Amino acid sequence: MFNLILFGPPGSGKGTQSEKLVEKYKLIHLSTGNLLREEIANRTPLGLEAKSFMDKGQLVPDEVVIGMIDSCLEHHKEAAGFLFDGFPRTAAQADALDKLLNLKKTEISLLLALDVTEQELVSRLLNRGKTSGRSDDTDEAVIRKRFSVYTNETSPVADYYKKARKFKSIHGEGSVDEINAALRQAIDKAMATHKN
Ligand code: B4P
Repeated sequence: MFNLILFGPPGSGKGTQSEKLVEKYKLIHLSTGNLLREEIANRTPLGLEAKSFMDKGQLVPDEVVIGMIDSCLEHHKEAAGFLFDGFPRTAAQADALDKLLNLKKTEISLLLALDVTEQELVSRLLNRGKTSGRSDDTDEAVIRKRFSVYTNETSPVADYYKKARKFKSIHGEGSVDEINAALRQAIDKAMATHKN
């Protein structure tokens, strides 16, 4: 199995690039953001709970997202690999992911981190908010809150994978196709030396 994490701050292009990468590499796309938005759209109890955190720019509690990922992994037992988009976002989530993959006798192969300046991120998110209807994209104060949560809670996750020599930073500004080409180059290189 080849298991990839696409990492980066809110609006860095994780969702945009993931869609192209899963098609090219036939990986199963697991976006915790998309899964949570589906729960909200279906007005499930989990969705209602998640919405109260997401609207404020906060992270949804670890046990909720870890449970969602666990059931998705169970659902796709025959997968050639997974692309984790927006997960893990805390050290506890990274630890839980390792344990879940271990049970399946596999592990994370590579983490690609999209590097984008805060100024560009704010402009992308406010722009998306005009058409997406996403309540977390329309208020600049909520967007700034998401960045501070990213700095405090999510960026330490990168160190976890740096120590394991699985981390690679990718310049995330430029056209979607240019960034996609840089991501593909890094994935192809990692796949060429991949063992399990
Ligand atoms: P997510 O759904 O993960 O989304 P995101 O971080 O806001 O954006 P992403 O990086 O995917 O950006 P995109 O490609 O869309 O999270 C939303 C919320 O869900 C979180 O704040 C949190 O509350 C909750 N959540 C999710 N996962 C969680 C977890 N594991 N634990 C706890 N809570 C969790 O790109 C953004 C915009 O930029 C788009 O409009 C796109 O068109 C544009 N764009 C993309 N690439 C571009 C480029 N190269 N140039 C110009 N524009 C570009």
